[in-house]
Amino acid sequence: MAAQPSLPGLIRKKRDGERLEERDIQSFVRCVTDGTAQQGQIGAMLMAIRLRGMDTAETLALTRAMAASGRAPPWAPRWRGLLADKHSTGGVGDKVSLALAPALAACGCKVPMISGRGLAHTGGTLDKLEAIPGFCVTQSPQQMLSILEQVGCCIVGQSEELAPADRVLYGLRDVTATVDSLPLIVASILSKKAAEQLSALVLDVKFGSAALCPTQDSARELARSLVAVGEQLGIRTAAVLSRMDQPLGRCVGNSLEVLEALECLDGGGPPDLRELVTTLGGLLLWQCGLAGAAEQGRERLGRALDDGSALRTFEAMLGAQGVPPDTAHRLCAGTPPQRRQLLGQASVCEELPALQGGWVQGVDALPLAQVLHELGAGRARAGDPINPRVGAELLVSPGQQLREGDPWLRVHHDGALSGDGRRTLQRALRVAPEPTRQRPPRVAETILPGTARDGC
Ligand code: IUR
Repeated sequence: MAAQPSLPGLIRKKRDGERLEERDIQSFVRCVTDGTAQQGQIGAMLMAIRLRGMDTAETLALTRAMAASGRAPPWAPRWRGLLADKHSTGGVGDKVSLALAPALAACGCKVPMISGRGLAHTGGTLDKLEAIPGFCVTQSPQQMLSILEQVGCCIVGQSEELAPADRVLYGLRDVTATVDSLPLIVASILSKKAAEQLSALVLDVKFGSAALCPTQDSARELARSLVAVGEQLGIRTAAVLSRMDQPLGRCVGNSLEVLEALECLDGGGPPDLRELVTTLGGLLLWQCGLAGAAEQGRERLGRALDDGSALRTFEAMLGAQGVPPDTAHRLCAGTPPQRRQLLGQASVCEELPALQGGWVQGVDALPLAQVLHELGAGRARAGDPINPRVGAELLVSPGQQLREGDPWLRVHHDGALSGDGRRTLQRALRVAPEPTRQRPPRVAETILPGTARDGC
């Protein structure tokens, strides 16, 4: 057998367009994890991968090596087949996880949901949950085990032990212009899911003006790679392509999104949010064998939202993750005003009037999120504080007729909305002189293993 190339030799190999063998990739990831690789070497390899690409076998080997860089969680063997999670590529107003995790648990899944924080204009599930007084996103593997045993779901941050190679690579991708490499995205997302030892995974790959993927075609390409590699890892994997030009639901901003997730858990809330929660959940129930088909799973998940079992599970999860039981109960059982009072409200709440009448076509998510970000809803750098009370409520829906002067957006903040910010928000409202045809549904396409093409 030929001698294992040195790290510069491996970088050269990829730089020159050769395939990396599994043991090459394992050797690279070992150097990343044990700290023997210099940052410049890791950056060079990332750039070589970004420019030369990786085939499915290389991507799979990278994913496996990254997944194996940490310690496996101590799940009970009897949960095999039932461990489910979802991943979203990030959007505006995306509070799906808050409703989906407890609804799945109420249907019999075990959901060790590992989530992230918001960066740039997209929100993070952990930030939303931290708007609830006492909620703790840091849980050890043993604590997760016990919460899964008692409640069935938890939503936590990535621990030190879970795929630590991804932490290093992800941090360097951010500063080496290699975030947008398809094999690196696939390996990053799936290494954490493989390390979680999931049975089933559903991916919400968003496309549109406020999404990682600008077009449905680019989202499909990413989704197909994720599904193909996920399946080869032994995880039953499916993906949904969902539109992200407009915010999901009516609320954007951490506290407001918790309130909207509670509406969904109460069997109500905006139809597009429920559509996405039940579609993703239906696929997972089917993949876990808890429903005969995705459509039956969707109906089953809808029942868990309607009969109170998902909401009770959410309350139990809050209690298990540090929220005082009385607060958790008042939040879940309270009226909307009681819930708002518990989460705290911003000092200013102002409504913007429509500058012209007409028929609402939509509200652009990206400018809305950017203005809220500047008002304190998001962070410029990892670790910056955020203001959970900053947010906005859409007061109009597509297709609705609006007169000049009618309020269309309620903005919650603790500072001052600048003239620029106000103008940006006003431009986000798209109004047409005539009624427009019905908007397409939020969920555009589902990618199942049979339809996923091999190749990254
Ligand atoms: N989320 C991840 O976990 N990894 C990535 O590379 C991206 C999003 I982009």
